[in-house]
Amino acid sequence: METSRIARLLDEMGTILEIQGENPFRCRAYHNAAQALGNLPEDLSEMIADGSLAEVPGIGETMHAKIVQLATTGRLPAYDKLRKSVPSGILALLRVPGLGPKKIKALKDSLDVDSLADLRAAAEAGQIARIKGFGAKTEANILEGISFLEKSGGRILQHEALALVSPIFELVRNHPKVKRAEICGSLRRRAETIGDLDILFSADDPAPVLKEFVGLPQVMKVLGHGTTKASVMLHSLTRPDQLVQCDLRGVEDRQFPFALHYFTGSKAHNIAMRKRALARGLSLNEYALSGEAKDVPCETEEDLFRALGLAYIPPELREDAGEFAAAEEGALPDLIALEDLTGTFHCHTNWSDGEATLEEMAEAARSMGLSYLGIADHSRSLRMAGGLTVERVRDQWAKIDALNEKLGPKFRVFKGTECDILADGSLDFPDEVLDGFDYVVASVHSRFGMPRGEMTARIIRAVSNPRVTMLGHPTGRLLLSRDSYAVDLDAVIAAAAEAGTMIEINANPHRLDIDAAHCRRARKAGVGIVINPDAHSTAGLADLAFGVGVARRGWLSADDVFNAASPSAVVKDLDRRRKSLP
Ligand code: DGT
Ligand code: CA
Ligand code: CA
Ligand code: ZN
Repeated sequence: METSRIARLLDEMGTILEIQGENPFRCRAYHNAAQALGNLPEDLSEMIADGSLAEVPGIGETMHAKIVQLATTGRLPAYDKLRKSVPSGILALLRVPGLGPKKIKALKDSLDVDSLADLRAAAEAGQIARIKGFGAKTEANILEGISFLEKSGGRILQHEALALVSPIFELVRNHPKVKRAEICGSLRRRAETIGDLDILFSADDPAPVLKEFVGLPQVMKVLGHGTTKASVMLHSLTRPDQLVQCDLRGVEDRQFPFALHYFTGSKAHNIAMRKRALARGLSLNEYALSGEAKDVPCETEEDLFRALGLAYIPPELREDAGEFAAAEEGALPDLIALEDLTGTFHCHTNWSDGEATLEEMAEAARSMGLSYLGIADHSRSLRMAGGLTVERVRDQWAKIDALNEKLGPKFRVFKGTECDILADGSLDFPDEVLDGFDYVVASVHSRFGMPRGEMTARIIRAVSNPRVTMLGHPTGRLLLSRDSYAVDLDAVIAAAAEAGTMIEINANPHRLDIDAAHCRRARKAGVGIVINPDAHSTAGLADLAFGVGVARRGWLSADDVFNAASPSAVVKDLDRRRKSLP
């Protein structure tokens, strides 16, 4: 188990014990150990191995045993037991601004409050004001805190984060006093979901920029406004009741590369980077890289990495997941870029549930600079989404042939289908129909509740079918709204490798399916990856950029991605697949 997770877990144990009214010394022991873990001078496993962990102040004998158990087995029965001893809703109360373990204990003891719903009911009924040490003011604060939490608690998707941050970022960047500016945080790293928005700029005097920022019309509430930093809440674009935090920081221009690196994160990457600096007798923070005598000047992030003996690590790889070793050995991948894509597959038209016509989709793809577009409307079972009958499929083929006459040879429309994987793993069209397509995307759209074993067997049967070219949205998840169905994705990846079937990165920002971690595993297994927008309109084609983000976070280079090959190589590969069919 990672060190940071062990620290969080111990912290949580201390907090639960506080809520239970345990001896304060015992509670502090957990918090102190958690804090000590956050500041270890060396790698935890090494410190366990050489015994030096036992010497760290703040880690006593009992804590030492617990940490070793967590680090080596990933489990701690004492934690599981403690977690079970409190109602799960009670930990959510900690997120209410102003409520700490002591107050939560008092609320539980006197009013039996153990969830947010209970808390709200008690506050609305005026019961909280009557508890000793609380009062009407605290009660009002708690109510405000709950409603704040409900509005701002959620994370948002990348496309929404971009839509919110872009106009503000443009204003900052174009401000006459601003020298350099960059979007930082999880959005720069292209994380799947975004907690809050971070913008950094450099200027001799940040104050006027911050002042304009807090006065913007989209700012709903100012959380803080100082001389170098301001934080505000913005209305989300999709959920009027949801608020999104945006942090703006100003630094001097010579500090910019350090601040840019720091506020890009991730936190785990930053901690590893700081450790690396320490190991070289330097200290790194958000403002400078300093030696004993003087600072090491850096103009850019590249300079900072170089000063620590590293090649430039792109933001998408900054998760402390092997990027330091690779950067040291010169083994970082040359990450794929949007411009590398030559075309794409898995797009819908108004023949099924898309908005645009065949011609409009092809024209949009062409004007994006792509050389081919794969049309994959739904298959016959998916009636809800206008799935095509065999007859309609043949009509569409004729239309595509005619369109290719018109657009060729510079542009090519491929005949495809997003063919349903039926409950038993067979496909929704008979072989003789499937043989008429240039390629087949196979996807699950039904019976999401199947047990894991059955679902895995179902999908493995589909990817092992020689008529399937690629697997569509392999887990079926919808970010922030629907979990993946139960499936053993590693077994699916192994089967796809065996059969030579490709796996899609579905680039729709609601899906991002498969995710970056499985991209890495798929590549390692030798599975071809294809980046598909699952576009249902011409605008949907632009989602390809989010898929490229996943591929980059998954360490993929252009060579790993099928639709980054030359158009002639793509045609050749599809032909080869069809000619080898039984
Ligand atoms: P988010 O907002 O939850 O999607 O994720 P981030 O990564 O944008 O996190 P955020 O906004 O809290 O902070 C931005 C960056 O600042 C983060 O990626 C790394 C850096 N940072 C924040 N807090 C700490 C910290 O306690 N230690 C270190 N080393 N870096 C931090
Ligand atoms: Ca953030
Ligand atoms: Ca932030
Ligand atoms: Zn689909």
